[in-house]
Amino acid sequence: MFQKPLNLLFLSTSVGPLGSGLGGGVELTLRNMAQMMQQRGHEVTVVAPAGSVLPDSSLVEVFGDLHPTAQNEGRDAWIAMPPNSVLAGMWNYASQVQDNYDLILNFAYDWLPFYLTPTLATPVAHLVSMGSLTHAMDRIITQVAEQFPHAIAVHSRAQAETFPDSDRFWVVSNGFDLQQYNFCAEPENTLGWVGRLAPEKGLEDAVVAAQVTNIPLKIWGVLQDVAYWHDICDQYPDAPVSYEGFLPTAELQQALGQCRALLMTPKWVEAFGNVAIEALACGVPVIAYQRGGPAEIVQHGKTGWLVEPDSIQGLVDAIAQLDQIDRLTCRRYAEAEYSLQAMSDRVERWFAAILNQRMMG
Ligand code: HBI
Repeated sequence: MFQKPLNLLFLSTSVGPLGSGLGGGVELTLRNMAQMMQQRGHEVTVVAPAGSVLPDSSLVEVFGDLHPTAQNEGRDAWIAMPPNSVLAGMWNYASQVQDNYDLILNFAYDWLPFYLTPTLATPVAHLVSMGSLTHAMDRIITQVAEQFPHAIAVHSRAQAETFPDSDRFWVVSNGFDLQQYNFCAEPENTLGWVGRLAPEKGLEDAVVAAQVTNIPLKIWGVLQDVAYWHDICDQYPDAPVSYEGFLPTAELQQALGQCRALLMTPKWVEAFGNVAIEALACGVPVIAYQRGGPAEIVQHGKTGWLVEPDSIQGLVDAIAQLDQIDRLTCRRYAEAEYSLQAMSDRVERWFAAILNQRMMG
């Protein structure tokens, strides 16, 4: 695929150090991508906010102010940069060392890395972690996609379609180290919900479904919006739900595997839905609103059920049909589509397209 191993520079998200959970799915994706590229013989160096933790990779920590999450900006938001932006620091470093690298891969959903792309000699690729959120980001992403045809990749076709002009985006799906996930054949009588506790994730719907079916619901994830969680608790005081905290992958997969199903109730177009793969890898069927990335992951009636978006009754009906889903089929499907190997093939093809494009000028 390549004449020689690549020297790759990964630039992380600006909203939190790696390992804090604040970076959401990007943290897992970055860690997995670093691992898979190293397994393929490439060199990976990761630049991330100070306080980051990343085993088995060379890490450059940069001090500075974290960025506000893009989810809370309105569509017409102006580009906001904190006074001592950690992202500016990270890209200042990247521009200084760029000659040592064949490719720079950006994981931040922020304006600056896209704006800087034409100013760097080393090719810059962007793995966009969310769907369209603001005009400013749509505009700068479109500009980069026009000037550098292969530069942009997303996780799902649904995510790509939220952007105004996405036919040149690469869809790389995602990949996980499935050896870290243990298949569980005999679950407890519990349902699972995993994600940042925030309004766009629609936790309240899963809570109501647990109340209606009277099946306990276990919740894992970063408690990002405390007021939102307290509102749910006040509104459904008798629902059989428990918040189990934010667990690192090893503990999460152990607990999640015990569930009869994972409920995915996104109110926004979930770019992908890493947790859906983590559940399938443990043999846990996924019941998901037919919206965004999860709708491309769940095979209706085979690895779970796709439900009419925002339909609590739909969730309840799907839960009643869980016994029709074979848990081993869920694990096998994750192995076929979402292993590190499957993802590495997709990512190497993406990188080759960028580097060939660059060589041909
Ligand atoms: N917001 N400004 C900004 N930059 C990011 O990189 C970013 C974000 N919000 C969420 C996020 N990244 C990650 O949690 C994604 O995995 C969703």
